[in-house]
Amino acid sequence: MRITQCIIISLILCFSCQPSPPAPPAVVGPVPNEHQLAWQELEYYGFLQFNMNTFIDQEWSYGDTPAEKFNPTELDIRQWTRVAKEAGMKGLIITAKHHDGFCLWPSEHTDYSVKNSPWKEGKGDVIKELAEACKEYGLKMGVYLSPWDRNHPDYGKEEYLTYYRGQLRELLSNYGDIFEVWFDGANGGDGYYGGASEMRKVDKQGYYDWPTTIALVRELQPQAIIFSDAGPDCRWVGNEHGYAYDTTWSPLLRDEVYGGMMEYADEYSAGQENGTHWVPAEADVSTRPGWYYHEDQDAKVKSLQQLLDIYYLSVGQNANLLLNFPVDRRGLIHENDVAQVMKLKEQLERDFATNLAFQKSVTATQVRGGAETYQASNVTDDDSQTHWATDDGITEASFTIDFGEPTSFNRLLIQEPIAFGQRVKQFSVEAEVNGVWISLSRNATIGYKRILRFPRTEASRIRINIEDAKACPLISNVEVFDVPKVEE
Ligand code: FUL
Repeated sequence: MRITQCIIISLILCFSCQPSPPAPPAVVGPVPNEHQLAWQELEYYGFLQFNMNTFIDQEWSYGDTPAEKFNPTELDIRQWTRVAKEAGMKGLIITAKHHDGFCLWPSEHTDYSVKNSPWKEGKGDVIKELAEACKEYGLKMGVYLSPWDRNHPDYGKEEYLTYYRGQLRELLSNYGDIFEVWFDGANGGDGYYGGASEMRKVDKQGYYDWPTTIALVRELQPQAIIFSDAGPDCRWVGNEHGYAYDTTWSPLLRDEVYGGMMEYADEYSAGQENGTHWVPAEADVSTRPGWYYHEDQDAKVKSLQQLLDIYYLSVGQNANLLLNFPVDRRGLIHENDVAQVMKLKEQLERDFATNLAFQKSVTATQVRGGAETYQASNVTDDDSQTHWATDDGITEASFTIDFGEPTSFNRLLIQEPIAFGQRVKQFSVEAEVNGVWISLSRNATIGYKRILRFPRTEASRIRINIEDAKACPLISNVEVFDVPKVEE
């Protein structure tokens, strides 16, 4: 035998002696699609409630206010995008049409729009200007098109759906990429309805024929995430305070839900462990008590502590945060609101400045197949594509991060690689203080991101116990922070 042949044979023999790498963990359905994965990473974006309500000091105007009333004196859409960008938001969603039916773009299908207002002598288009400003500032744009229309004579009839879809076609064809389409659950009630001025209730489940409208969105903007109580792509968090829950599953029993259903908030807003579709939560809340601008709320803009609580209870509880600006009558985000969102931005930068767990050593009670690919230190590396995993059949396991010296901290951020499905049902965190393990917290779900707050603790090691999971647990990232006290 020639020497090269000998070497090749010995190499083959050597490789065949190596334990074969463990098979990757199976996904636990449902799982996000690529658009939902990208959407989840946006985490924080803004809402703009600016429409006829703004000019008549109302939240839900009736639908009969003359178009001439829409008359911002200093409308500066680039101010909106500048504020959003500087505040750390990734996009803006605007109320292109609210319940009163007034349109911020010159729709071909109605006269009730900016084209009959004094603003820019009827030549303006808020949506076009916003699309251009978002592009300039590197923000994504989304649109809210209220299904309920208190102005339109046909609301409640079949013909209205053709009108509604015609408007949607305009919004989704003429303004570039749309990242999210927002379908509000509030619909049906009294209104002007072209002069009928009456009560019109609709069958919320059947009237809108949502599958046809959803197909239209898919045709025109296939990447857009569709929001409603029933998704299909993301869902309302069930309250307007901006918080998700200790248990927040992204899976939802979606086929049981329809937009505006009464039982939604109590029964579906936290998602379900056995949910059939991936429909992650979005938490919406306004900087002020109202969604729309009211001068008498100028001193009621949320405090930094309130905004921080909202952030930790939404982004920190597996939901995206949609923070609303009630744009004022000038057409600007009021200076008081600007000041508060900037304070939030700066505080969050301070909060997450130094990850004390970065590259610290980690040991686990079990690693999938004993393989390096799934080692516990994947949770403290800087690669979001790697994760710690256990063998199949294990639903209880722990890992310990060793800081190497006594370290003070009061925040813990933890993430599951959601492409494999949401798995953890319960977990706890402990710290080793002077040689004794003490409990810091015990919580339910993790999902895309969970951020826990606890009193400052000095410890040399921290232990995360996965106490229950739908299948073998996977954790992609853990970060630890020591957050300074908030100064208003
Ligand atoms: C609600 C609406 O009724 C409010 O006016 C606001 O637009 C909010 C974002 O959604 O359902």
